[in-house]
Amino acid sequence: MKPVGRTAAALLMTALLVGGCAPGGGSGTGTPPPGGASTSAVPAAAATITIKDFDYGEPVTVGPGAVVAVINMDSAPHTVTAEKDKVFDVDVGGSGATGTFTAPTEPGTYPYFCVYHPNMKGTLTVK
Ligand SMILES: [Cu+2]
Repeated sequence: MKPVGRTAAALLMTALLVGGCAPGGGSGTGTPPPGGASTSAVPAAAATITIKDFDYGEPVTVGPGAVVAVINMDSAPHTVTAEKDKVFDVDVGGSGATGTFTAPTEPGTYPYFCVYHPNMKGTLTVK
C-alpha cells in the first residue's frame, strides 16, 4: 500500500474544504458572500409569508416558536389568522407593509385565513 495515495486524498479533501469557502476565481474580487449579516429589517424571521394577489403563496414550515414575517404586496389589508383558537393573528396593512408573528410551540399543521377575505387560506406547518 502506497502512502502517496492517502496523501493525495488528504490534499484533495483539503482543497475541497478550502474551495468551499473561498471565491472561485482565485483573483479575489472581493464579492461579499450571500446571506451576510447586512440585512436586518425583520428580526431574525425563520420564514416569510408573502401575500400577493389575495394569495398567501407557498406553504411555510418553521420550527416551534419561530418568528414568521409577513409581507403584504396587495393594496388591500390582510391578516394571517389561525383558524384554531387564533393561536396567531397578525394584521398587515397593504402596499408592501410587513408584520411578524410567533409560530406555536406545539408541532402541527395550522390552517390560517384572512379575516377580511375569508376565502384566503394558507397553512403553516410547525415541526
Ligand atoms: Cu385579506
